[in-house]
Order: sequence, then C-alpha cells, then structure tokens
Amino acid sequence: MLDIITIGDGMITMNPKTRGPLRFSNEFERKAGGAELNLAVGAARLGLASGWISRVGNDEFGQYILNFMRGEGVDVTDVVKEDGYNTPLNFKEIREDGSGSTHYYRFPSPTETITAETLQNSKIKEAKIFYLSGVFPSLRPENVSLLHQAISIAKENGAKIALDPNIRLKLWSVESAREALLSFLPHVDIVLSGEEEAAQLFGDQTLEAHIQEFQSYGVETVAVKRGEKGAAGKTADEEVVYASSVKAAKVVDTVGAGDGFNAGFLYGILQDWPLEKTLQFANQVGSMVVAVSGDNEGLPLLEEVAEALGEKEKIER
Ligand code: KDG
Repeated sequence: MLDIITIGDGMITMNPKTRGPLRFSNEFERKAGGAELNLAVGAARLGLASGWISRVGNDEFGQYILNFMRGEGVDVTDVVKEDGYNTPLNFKEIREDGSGSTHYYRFPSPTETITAETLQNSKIKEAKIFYLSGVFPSLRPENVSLLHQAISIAKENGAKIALDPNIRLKLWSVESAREALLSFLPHVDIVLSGEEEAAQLFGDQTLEAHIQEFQSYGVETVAVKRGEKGAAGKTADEEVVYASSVKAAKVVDTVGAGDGFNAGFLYGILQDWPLEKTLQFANQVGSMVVAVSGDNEGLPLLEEVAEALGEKEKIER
C-alpha cells in the first residue's frame, strides 16, 4: 500500500551557482526537479510510502533521475525510460532575493507516452492519496482527460484526491488552467493552493472568500499558502484556521517551497492531526526547503522537522 502517488514530469534542473539573469550564469549544478517529483520526494523524506508515475528519456539524464528517485525511496514501478525522447531540462534563474524563474527545454515530454491503460495498470489503485498538480495537465490537453481517468481509478479504490493548482503561465494560459483545474475540483478532497493561484482561478477576493469558492465545489479541506503571511486552512465543519509563517534560516532558493508545504500538509492529514498542527508542520517543511539550493534538496527528514519544531533534541556531535 502506498500513502501517496502522483503523476508528472521529471526534469533535470540546472541550478545556477550565481544569482542574477540566466544569460550571465556560467556555472550550474545538475539536480532533479519537477513539481510532482518534488512532492513524491518530500513525502518519502517524511517517511511516507510514496510513488511517482512518469516517463523519462532513455538517456543519461533519465537514468540519473531514476537513480535519484530510487535513492530517495520513492516507488518507481510506474516509471519507464522511453526511447526517442530526451529527458526534459529546466534552467533556473535565481534572483538576489532567492526567488526563482524557470527556463524550460521540456518538449516533447516523454510523459506523452502515458495512456489510460498505463494508469489502469499502475499503483494508483494501491494509494491512500492521489496527488495531482496543475503542471502535468498544462503539458498537453490530453493530460487533462488522463487525470480525470486517474482520479476515477483512485476514487474507485477509496483514495482521497489532493490538488495543487500550481499554475505555470509559461506552460498554458490562465483561461486553459482555469477550465481544466475547475473541472477537477468536484472530485477533489484536499486543495493546496497558493494565494495567487486562488486569485487566478476565482479573481481577486478575500482569503476567506477564496476558501469558500473551493468549498463550493465540495472540496472538504482547503489550505492556502500565503508566503510570508503563513497559511490558512479550513475543513468542512471548522472555522478558518490561520498559521503564521516560519522564518527560514536563510532564503537561498524559494523554488519547491510549495511542494514541501504540500508534503507536510498531506503528512498531517494522514496522521489525522488537527488542522492547526498540520498547517504549522507544513509551514515548517516549506521554510526548510528555501534555505537550501535546489528544488528538493532542502526537503527535510521527519526527525529534522521535529528538531526544528523543538519537539526533539538536536545532537550535533
Ligand atoms: O514547484 C517546483 C517546480 O516549479 C519546479 O520543480 C519545476 O516548474 C517546474 C515544473 O514545471 O514542475
């Protein structure tokens, strides 16, 4: 049995060693990234049984990603190396404040070989949570219907569905994103949205109104990520709960913080924790991601979160 399974692209992520415009970055570190990949790694580091459905190129970079995911303990039964495809690339640009921007060289994606049959035969049937993000459906229109099929398989087998809208305007228009993401919402149990993405979906409204919009589709649990303002959440029968942000030790690279929050939040859901504790834990995980260069290198182990929260003594030497 898996706790969480997700589907998406894996990318070789070239992280610049210096900050500033990409055109002046001469040195990079080769890492692995991709929103759904990060989530699978984040869940595994917290000790959850996590799985990743994907395709990589049958090349050196594809082998690297596969090795990386195996090393992290992610179930890669549903990952295949595809002949005739290059493993996608993402060159990151990191600005002075640690915020990042992506420069993709990712099409055609090897994940375009994924079919309905792939999903039928995948480990979706064995997972407690099926997690989808807005990145995979943005890659090509066919992925929207694939995700609907994945949701049906997951639901038939009793899984909860979790969604992060993760809207990447470099990959699709806000109109296409809205159409696809709103079509998923009636089937979603847990939404993990950035504040900006809630506004892209529902227009500029208050935080509470955004939460209400999500719940009007029948979403049971909503979490809204608010950066330095922390996070807020609501379950069907509680008032909105607010959790303040956790100050990062330093801000090195903010890309992947949202994926870290999601891994932490879903961990709390699987432990049946109260919403406030779940939000605090998720904020803590997100804040640890930004202190380390790379999309997922900063994702903490469970005991590191406990130490950071002061629940476990840290023994340095
Ligand atoms: O959430 C982090 C991702 O944005 C990053 O790993 C790569 O942009 C990315 C993507 O498309 O998944």
